[in-house]
Amino acid sequence: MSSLRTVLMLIAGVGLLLSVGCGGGSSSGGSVVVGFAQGGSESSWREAETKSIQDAAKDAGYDLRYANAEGRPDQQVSQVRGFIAQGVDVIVVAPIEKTGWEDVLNEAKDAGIPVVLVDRGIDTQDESLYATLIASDFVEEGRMAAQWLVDNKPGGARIVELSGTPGADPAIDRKKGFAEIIDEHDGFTIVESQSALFEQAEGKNVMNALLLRADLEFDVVYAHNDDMALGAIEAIKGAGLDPGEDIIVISIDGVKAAFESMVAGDLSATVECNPLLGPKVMEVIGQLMDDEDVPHRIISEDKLYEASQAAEALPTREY
Ligand code: GYE
Repeated sequence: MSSLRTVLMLIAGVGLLLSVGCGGGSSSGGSVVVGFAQGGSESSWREAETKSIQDAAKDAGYDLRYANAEGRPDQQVSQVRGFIAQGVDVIVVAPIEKTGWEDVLNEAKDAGIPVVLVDRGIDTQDESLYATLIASDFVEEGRMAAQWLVDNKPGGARIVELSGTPGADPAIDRKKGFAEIIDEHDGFTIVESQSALFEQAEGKNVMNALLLRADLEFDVVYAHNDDMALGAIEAIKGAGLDPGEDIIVISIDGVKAAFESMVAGDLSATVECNPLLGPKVMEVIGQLMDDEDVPHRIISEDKLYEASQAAEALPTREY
């Protein structure tokens, strides 16, 4: 064997070792390139999720390319298409809506790029279009919120529901789980349901309008996330009413501001939905890059907190 050939083989061998040692070995041989298609910045939950994924990618030594569709589903599909065109190693998507994904995910599949869904699921007949979905069980979250209500207001309630973004997985399933439990109990009715887009300002606007309606009487607000609940609380106070007394407010997410609101006696309960998905996402990407099997569904554990537990829990809340 000529010495030149030996040297070339050595160089190739070292290159291979380096790429394997570099967190899973991307197809390009350099660091793993991850395209992250975030859906928006509507809530403090989503801000925490974005930061968690960015920080965890940095810790893993991955090259993260970030796009944010700011609530526009068409834009999000184009951004995923952009990542396919760039030939990234893996695409992470937090889908705004459940529908509209088949075409672009088939394009990713044809290009051999695995897709990891985070925090929201999609509607598809073809489960092979994505490697895994890392998210909470939103039906269960809705059930937990309703169960707290029937346990704590046994006499029944007239409920206003502030729902999330229409067509979004958590908006659909949090409604479903909540309705399932209250339907089993007499005296609990949803007297009005309106979307406030998971946004605090919109939660306040919608609640202001509902409080002015002479035909509507209610004593509970169930919001699909904390931000809308906090907006509703502002409106309730603005109308001279006492949240927690005149109107009970419950929600989902468990962000720090919700704990502060519980300590202040305004919000009555929240179901924690953990947005700190970054480390799990990076672990899964490592496994995919190493051609290991990953479970098709990874469920985050959720837990309900009520106002009486808030003061003790607040100092250790991470988001
Ligand atoms: O609960 C809400 C949001 O998809 C689980 O989206 C997420 C939800 C979260 O903006 O605050």
